[in-house]
Amino acid sequence: MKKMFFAAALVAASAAQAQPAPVDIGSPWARVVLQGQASSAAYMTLTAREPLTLTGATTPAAGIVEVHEMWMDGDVMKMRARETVALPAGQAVSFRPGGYHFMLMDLKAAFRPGTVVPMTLQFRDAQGKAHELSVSVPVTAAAPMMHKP
Ligand SMILES: [Cu+2]
Repeated sequence: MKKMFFAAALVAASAAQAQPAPVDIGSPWARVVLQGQASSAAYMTLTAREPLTLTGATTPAAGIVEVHEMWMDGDVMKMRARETVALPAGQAVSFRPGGYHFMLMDLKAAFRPGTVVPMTLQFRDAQGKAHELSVSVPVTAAAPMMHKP
């Protein structure tokens, strides 16, 4: 039932995608979440082919998606929400545990290994024009740094 939900949502997201944003996505994955846990995170590498600004993301699998940044301040791991992330042309920007990540909150289902979370990333180009890109994000059991939203 939950797998059906993800599959149907993925098709809908792909069909709505007319002009993909000029950005290459590498190694997307989302952290496995057990029933009862309220949040997960999605990671990937974004390489824009022209200067872009990441302005947000959505997924039917979560009620809230935020772009977060983590960093070490001395011995203390800190995290904050980012409105936007600049993506310079040709430069890979990594979303990975301990750095940038998509924070997925208000989850609609457990994130089980082997399922796929469809995400739609939102961008703005240098002319201010909006772009979107659909990304299929596999759920895996890798264990990135844990943190609470
Ligand atoms: Cu976060």
